[in-house]
Amino acid sequence: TWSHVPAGPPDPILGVTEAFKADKDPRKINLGVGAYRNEHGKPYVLPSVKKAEELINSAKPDKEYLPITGLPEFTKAATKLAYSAESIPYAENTIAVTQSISGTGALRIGGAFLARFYPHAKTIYLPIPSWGNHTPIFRDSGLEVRGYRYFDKKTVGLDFSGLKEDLRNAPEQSIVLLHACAHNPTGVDPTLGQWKEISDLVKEKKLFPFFDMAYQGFASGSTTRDAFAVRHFIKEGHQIALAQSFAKNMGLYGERVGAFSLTTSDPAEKARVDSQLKIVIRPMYSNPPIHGARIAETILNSPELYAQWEDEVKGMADRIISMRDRLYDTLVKDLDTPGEWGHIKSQIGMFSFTGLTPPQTKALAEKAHIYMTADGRISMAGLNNGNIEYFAESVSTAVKG
Ligand code: PLP
Ligand code: TYF
Repeated sequence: TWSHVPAGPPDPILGVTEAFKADKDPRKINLGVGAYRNEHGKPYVLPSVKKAEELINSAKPDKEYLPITGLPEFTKAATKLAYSAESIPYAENTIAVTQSISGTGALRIGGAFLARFYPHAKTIYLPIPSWGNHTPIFRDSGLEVRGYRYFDKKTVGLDFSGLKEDLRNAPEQSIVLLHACAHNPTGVDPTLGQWKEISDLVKEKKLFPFFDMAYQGFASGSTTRDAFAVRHFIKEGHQIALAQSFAKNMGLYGERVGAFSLTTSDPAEKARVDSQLKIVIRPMYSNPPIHGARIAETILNSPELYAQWEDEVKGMADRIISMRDRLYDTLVKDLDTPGEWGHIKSQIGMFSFTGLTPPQTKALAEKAHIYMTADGRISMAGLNNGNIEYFAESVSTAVKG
């Protein structure tokens, strides 16, 4: 029956972890997948998450099904975190929202809802490059995927004029996907001034902005600062779609905690959109898992745990920033590595686009047991004081050829 099914390619990011696991060298380093590691290279369960789990366990909750759109205390708190309590849509109760299977599920629900109900276009523009899963998510949702220029290889920075030109040339009312902060894979974000220009352009061209916020708090260490783009668009009167993930900022990866929201014109419209979100979700998975949403809700709705969590997010962001400084200093000052490495320090969030070429990344895997994606992206969180010297020396050797 299945003899005609061809073997598919592995996930380009998760496939790196497979190669890493198969390598027996004790010096091996996995800089592929974007998952935080502590200073000992180990996965990190946030102390605020452990405390929330203790509180939940001591209340001995049942395991009943959640509503289709998830735990209301969680979705309300998630929108407050993204939009702020002071924002007009939050204050006026016009945000339609559902819990989702982390950020991926939020993007998929959003794609499916837009494919069914967005009246103007079926085309979504993604930055070039973007997270590798964006294209299949939106294509499988029934949208047509196109790209807009984002990364400039020459400057290893934002191609802002290319971005503006491509958005200006997109048909009016197209959907445009924007990484809210900590762009994956490049680590390059627009400045606040550039965000304002993007907002103006999106307004002028009547584009529909779909924000993917997978790293709120992780970029700068401040959840408020990282929400600038989303909140600015809202202040400017845009209606937006928003995918949120709590995988990175709460370290809840495998718990699959996320939210999808849409701002609407009034509470009655919100209620109609909510009812259709349920109809999109029900045949996909009926209702979402409960445990992770309880953890996130407990943290977000307790002033004490919330303050502790914000400190812990900042701790993760700061450790990554310190690794950027140390990597730059080692590559440039200690090892005199040829090339311009300032982008290691200026890039933001979990990732750095190193500029290493595919032959160099291949050599690093084969000769130095260092694994990263073929595009030269490294997860900064995989570096620590124990492995950064070895990493920098290996990179320097690879670059010097
Ligand atoms: N969007 C971006 C840009 C990402 O980097 C990721 C990966 O973490 C996601 C969405 C979704 O991840 P998850 O489904 O684990 O929340
Ligand atoms: O880009 C990354 O590394 C993260 C994690 O199928 C990830 O976004 C990667 C691939 C994938 C799911 C999550």
